Amino acid sequence: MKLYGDAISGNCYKVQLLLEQIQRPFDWIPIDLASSGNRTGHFLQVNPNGEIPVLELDDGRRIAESNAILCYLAEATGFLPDDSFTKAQVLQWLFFEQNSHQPFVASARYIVHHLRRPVRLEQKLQEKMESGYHALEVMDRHLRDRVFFVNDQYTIADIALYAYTHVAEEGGFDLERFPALLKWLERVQSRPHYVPMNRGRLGQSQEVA
Ligand SMILES: N[C@@H](CCC(=O)N[C@@H](CS)C(=O)NCC(=O)O)C(=O)O
Repeated sequence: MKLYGDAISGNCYKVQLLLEQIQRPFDWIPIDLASSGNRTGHFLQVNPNGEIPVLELDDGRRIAESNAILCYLAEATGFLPDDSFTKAQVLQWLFFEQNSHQPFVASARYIVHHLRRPVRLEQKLQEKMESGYHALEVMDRHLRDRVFFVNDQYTIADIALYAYTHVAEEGGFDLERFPALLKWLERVQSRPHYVPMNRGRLGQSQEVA
């Protein structure tokens, strides 16, 4: 299998983390967002939407969208429960991550960490942080009496939410406000075959997402 990705991307890291944790070998194909590697003719044939991550199977079939890739890889591994209700709860958190978390927590990180917080984006950053804090609060409240997000079992819901949450401080979020969430981050980090994110950094004026 091949994983097209860039180290700066939490969406790519999610897939990398799951692949490591289920011990599936893969080749990492670097796509450099900073130099618009996702906009080349070659990459647009891989994903006409111009986004990473993309997983390419050995027979050439491809899957885009990080959480769809997680669902595919997690099938029959224990990282995605078989029971239909529990599986739907995992999906609920995957959709939450894409709709209520990633657009705010990851975007704030992008503005602060990668673009070095340009003044012209200050208003936008404040809006992202307000909605990001709301998502972190929802997570913290849910985790107050739970070990993991669904059924106290480590699943792809945890992996998807972990990716951008554990680097949220790079976006200016104060995670000390969320003690249950901090303990959950430590639990994820202590799972077998955990690998840390290899954070990258873009140049000052490069905007990619
Ligand atoms: N919903 C997609 C989002 C993917 C995404 O936004 N990828 C970013 C990197 S994190 C990207 O490729 N940005 C390049 C661009 O939009 O030009 C997923 O979860 O995979």
